[in-house]
This record gives sequence, structure tokens and C-alpha cells, in this order.
Amino acid sequence: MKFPRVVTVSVLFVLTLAGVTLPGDSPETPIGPKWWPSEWGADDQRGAANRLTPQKVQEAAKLIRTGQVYKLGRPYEYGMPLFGKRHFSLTIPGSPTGGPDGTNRLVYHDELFSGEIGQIGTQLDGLGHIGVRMAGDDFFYNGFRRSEFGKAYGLEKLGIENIGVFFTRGVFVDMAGYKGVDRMKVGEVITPDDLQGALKKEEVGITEGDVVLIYTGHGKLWMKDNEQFNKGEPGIGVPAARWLCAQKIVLVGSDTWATEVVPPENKDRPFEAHQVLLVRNGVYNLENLDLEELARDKVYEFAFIFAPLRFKGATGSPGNPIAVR
Ligand code: UVW
Repeated sequence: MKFPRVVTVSVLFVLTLAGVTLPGDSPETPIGPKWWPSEWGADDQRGAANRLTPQKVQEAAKLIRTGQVYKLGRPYEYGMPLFGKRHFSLTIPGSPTGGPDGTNRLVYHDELFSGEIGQIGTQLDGLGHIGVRMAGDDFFYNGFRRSEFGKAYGLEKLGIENIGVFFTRGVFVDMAGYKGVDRMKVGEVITPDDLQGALKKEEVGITEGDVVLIYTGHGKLWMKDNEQFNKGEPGIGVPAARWLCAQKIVLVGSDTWATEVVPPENKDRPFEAHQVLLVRNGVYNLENLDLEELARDKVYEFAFIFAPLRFKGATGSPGNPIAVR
């Protein structure tokens, strides 16, 4: 049976009144007050991508002064760090895969891929990736329920194909530099004060519709010490995630595998910053970036360009985002 969303919320109130209180800031949901309908309407599936306007494209284009392009994506390769039991496999089906054909003796190669395509390596977390379990269902951005869209051959709502293209102003926060270290420690929390302090030092501000990329130095471990890379990471805590959302950004990214601090500040609330960003605010999360060159060249402001692959119904996208200055 399908309940309208208003009924579901009432059920939550009844549960609360019945003493079935849930942990968090408010008993209304496990992550605080009800978060829907979204500011972009009850049917919206794009979240903060609605802030990607032609004005932001023009603003970003004005930041391109030297034409220098920074690749922020990592190569997808065997042996790269993976979260949990995710896997990566790329094989060439025969070499050559086909041919020789015709009198021109054409030969060709294809590749066969298997893996959690949107959730390995450099990856953009979309709004169908993370949810919250309550009242007998799983609730996602804009209150969409898994029971209505979580289908085996692609999510029927919140798929990555809804985003469009990121072409906007990018802001780089060199948090390791601000803290005077080469690499921040696993479990080190980035607070709102840290973000504001680093931005002040860099003399850049965040404006609505920006992308914010945070450098911790943890990415130095990538393919060098995968065990340590995967063990945990420095990153934003829940207050910093909330602060970034309050700045009305579109996306936050980092050189770590989750962007948020692991282990979390509260060990009973894993990946809660993911919920703050994706579920509550529709703000995207871009993980496993290579930010070494931006840090080296002290590039604090740039045009950020990234076209997520349009896998219909996917939770995320791989890709090679770029910064141009
Ligand atoms: C989870 O999926 C829990 O993490 P991530 O988005 O960092 O891959």
C-alpha cells in the first residue's frame, strides 16, 4: 500500500509520541527535523545542482586567465584503494578484440568492465546514494522513499543522469597547508572555524553555487599505502558539513575516500556528514580527488568543470573533473 508523504510524517510523530524516539538532534527523524519538501519543490531530483546557472558559468569563465588545466581525477586501475567489498575489473576481450577486417586489415580493442562504476576511484556521490532508515522505509533527498524508486535495474528517482554539468566557480581549501602539515591525521576533524580560517588566509570567500574542494594531504597515500589510506581519514565533521550547506554550495570534494572524517566524531553515527550533504541538503560529494597540483601551485579559485556520466538510475559517476585557471 502507498502512503502519501504527509501520512508517513504523521506516522513518525505517532512513533515519537509512543515513546519510539530516534537518536539525533530531534526525535522527528534520526537526522533531525523532516527535510522535505526541498526548496526546489516536492518533485525536485537535482538538489543543489539547481544552483548551476548560466551566471555561474560566466563567473567561472572569467576566472580562466592562463588556460592552465588541472586534472583532478585519479586513474582507474588495479590495486587502487576500494571501500569495503567494492571491486574493479577491466579486461580486454581478446587482443585484438576483433579483426583483421577488410583489405585495410582493420583491428580493434574493446574493454569489458565490471565494478561499482559510480562508487569506486574518483567518484561523485549522487542523491540516490545515501538515505536514512525510519518508519519501515528508507528516506532520501526530498523525502523520496526507497520503496518507490529503488529498483534493481536503476533507481527510478534521483539517478545521476538528473544532475547536468558542473561548470561553476571552484574554491580550493588547503587545509593541510593551513594546519602546517604535509598530511593531516586519520580521524582529524575539520571544523567550521578551520574552514573559515583557511579561507581567510587564502583571501577567498564562498559564494552561492560554488564547488569547494578540501585538501588534507591524505591523498598522498593513494597507491602508496592503501592500507593506511583505507583505515580512516581526516575530513569534515557534521558541523562543517552543515556550515558548507549554509553557504549554498553545490558540491564539496576532497582527496579522501569519503570527504568526511573517519572514524566519525560520534562512533554511533557513521557517515552522518554524507546524510547532511546529500539527504538533507542535496549537496553533492566528490571523493578521491587528486588535489596535489592545486596545493603545489596555490590555486585557490578556478573554473570547475565536470560532466558526470549519464548512467540512468545510477548512484554516482566516475570521471575526471578539471580545474582551469
Ligand atoms: C559510503 O558509501 C558509505 O561511502 P562513500 O560515499 O564514501 O563511498
